[in-house]
Amino acid sequence: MSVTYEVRDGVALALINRPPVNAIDVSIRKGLKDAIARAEKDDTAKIVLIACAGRTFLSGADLNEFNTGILEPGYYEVLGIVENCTKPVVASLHGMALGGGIETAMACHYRCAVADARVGMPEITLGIIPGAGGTQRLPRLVGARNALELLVKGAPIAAPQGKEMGLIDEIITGDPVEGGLAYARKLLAEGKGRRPTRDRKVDTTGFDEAGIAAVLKENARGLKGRTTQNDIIRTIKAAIEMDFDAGLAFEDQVSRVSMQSAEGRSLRHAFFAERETGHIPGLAAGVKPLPIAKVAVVGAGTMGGGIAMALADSGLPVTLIEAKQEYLDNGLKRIRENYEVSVKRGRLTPEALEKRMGLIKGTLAMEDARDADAVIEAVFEDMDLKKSILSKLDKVLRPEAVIASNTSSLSLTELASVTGRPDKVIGLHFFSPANVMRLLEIVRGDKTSQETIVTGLSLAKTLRKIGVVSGDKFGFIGNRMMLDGYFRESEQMLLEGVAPERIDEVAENFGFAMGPNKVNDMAGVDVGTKVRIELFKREEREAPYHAVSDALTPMGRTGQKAGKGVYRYEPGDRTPHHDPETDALIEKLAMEFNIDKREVSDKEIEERCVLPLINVGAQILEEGTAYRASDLDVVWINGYGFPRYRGGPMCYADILGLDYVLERIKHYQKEIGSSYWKPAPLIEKLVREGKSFADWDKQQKH
Ligand code: 3H9
Repeated sequence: MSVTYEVRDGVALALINRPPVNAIDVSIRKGLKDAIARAEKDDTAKIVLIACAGRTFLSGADLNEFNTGILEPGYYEVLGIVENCTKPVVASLHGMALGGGIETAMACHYRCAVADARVGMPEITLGIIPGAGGTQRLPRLVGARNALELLVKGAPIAAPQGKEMGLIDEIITGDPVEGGLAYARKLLAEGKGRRPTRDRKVDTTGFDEAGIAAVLKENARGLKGRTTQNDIIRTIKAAIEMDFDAGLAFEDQVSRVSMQSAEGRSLRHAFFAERETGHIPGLAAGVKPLPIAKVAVVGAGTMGGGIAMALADSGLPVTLIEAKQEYLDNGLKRIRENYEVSVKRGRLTPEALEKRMGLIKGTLAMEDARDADAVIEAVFEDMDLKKSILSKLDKVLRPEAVIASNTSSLSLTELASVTGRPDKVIGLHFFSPANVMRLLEIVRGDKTSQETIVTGLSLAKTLRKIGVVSGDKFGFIGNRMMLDGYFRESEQMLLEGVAPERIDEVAENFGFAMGPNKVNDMAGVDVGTKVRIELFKREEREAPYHAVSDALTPMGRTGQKAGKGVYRYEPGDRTPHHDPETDALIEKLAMEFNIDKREVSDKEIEERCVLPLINVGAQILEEGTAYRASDLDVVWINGYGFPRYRGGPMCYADILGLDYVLERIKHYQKEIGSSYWKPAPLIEKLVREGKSFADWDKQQKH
């Protein structure tokens, strides 16, 4: 039973318990409805308290219900019953009170919360608007302007801040149930009665055109390409202009549309996809992550330093190993400077800086890694160098310690072969800056054990990153899709005479954080060339394959750092300028490869950026490099700037419809004639069976 009822000293306690996070489903709604009905009839109950067991108050609507349809009794019915209860109703909050959770609390007559509770309405992050009265009750409690800010940001606030706004009435201490009961009794003793939120008037201060524009401007970055904010504004206006019931009906109508929208479906997909990555199909019973309490990092360069920071940020002690004192000093200096920037920006206190620096101990002796539970090697991308380090570590470390390599291109299986513990060797492919980027590709070699994989996933969690497991194949997941798919095709378009800035503009309009040519210049054109040299030792690729970049590199046009790459840059300025020198190079290469200039529309540019990601993604799935299509989405959203509101390339393909995707791939196969446009057999198979990538993922679970 999700909701229990008992009366304690005059207070009817409706206690909700639906682990792990008290997400609201029909059992909770029905339980609340029944509890209020009992309290209405129960003469021993003078006031009602709604509270939750476990680690949190109601964390929101159970998102699974959005796909299956919301069962009766629905939110409006149940929260109407709560609000219309003839006895006062109090909510006691702890943990997270989000979305439908805080909407339930707002339908109560009073709200108390423990001080470290967090409250918020994250619906916008899921591409929907509140659909349980939130757009109508929140403005009545906190004013239209505050409501707009909370709903557009979507980020939770601390309970004391909620109290200042009028969302929370009382901060309680100790246990949320006991504290809530005490607060309810206090209200009774003070003779406080019902106080329905629906009866209040909305304070409209600051909610004029200028105020709305200011909120949108402040959040412009997160709102790029989004539409949900317009629905939020419409429904808050309804709260001001309509009576409560008409406002609710309007919210219901807008909310239902938002749930079915591509934006909503994509963002919910991203939410579940990020939680799914931690599940390993066929995991043997009893396999548990090894405890990782002490880590060593080999290499204090940009990557090693960033990894050391990520570890220290999570409170883990780090031994940072370098070959020379000078490199070590420079590495530690750079780490301190990075932290100092955070202090200057007010994101870190000077004390926290010292604490984190104190966790990082530099050394020149590999032996100092001896009691580490895991070592992460982050030296140059060179097979021999990495092998020699792994083999030294193997001798120094305890037999149960995990050895990780931060390689982005080398064969993990080959690296592991120089150790006496290939089952304990794993790839941890961090993305730069390693202390900031959320993605961590976890690479399993042929012999990596399940225990080591779950240890990698658990370490990712400790670092507050999203670990995605990849097989040990050319480019793993992310770089493979980028190199074989998106960036390669973008270079093909350069050879066909499309200007780099046009490709970037179309990609950015699609929603990519940055166009491919700008990314290339920012990351370093030479970096890609070096990676490809290593990758070609694993597998060859048909030319032209990144021909432009690989010609720019030996010309010293290595990107922003050189003041010229695909684009040209003025000193001290990162604005890209078109460069006729690049045009000349491209023309020369086009002649060499016998590629004619073509008229290419914006639609074609967009399709030629995105469809290859889907096609290569499908090949990766067929080869078994990834566990599921949604993992590819997580990689692209969190590591490569794919717009979250489009759900990742594979979710986007499902939304377009795989039959349409296949038709367009075949169109370009005919039009361009390159072997890279051969449709992946998996797409053809799914189209034949009338299935989607999501269906394919479901099959993998069984
Ligand atoms: C809403 O309320 C709309 C309303 O207006 C009503 C409209 C009609 N549903 O994150 P964790 C699962 S919109 C279903 O690892 P944490 C999750 O998949 C909703 N399942 O824990 C995972 O499953 P598994 C507004 C959910 O402690 C497990 O619970 N609310 C939901 O790191 C543990 O989750 C939100 O957007 C859900 N709503 O973080 C809150 N939430 O173990 C979304 C979680 O099988 N949730 N699960 O992998 C969160 O932000 C975090 O889960 C939370 C806990 C902060 C609560």
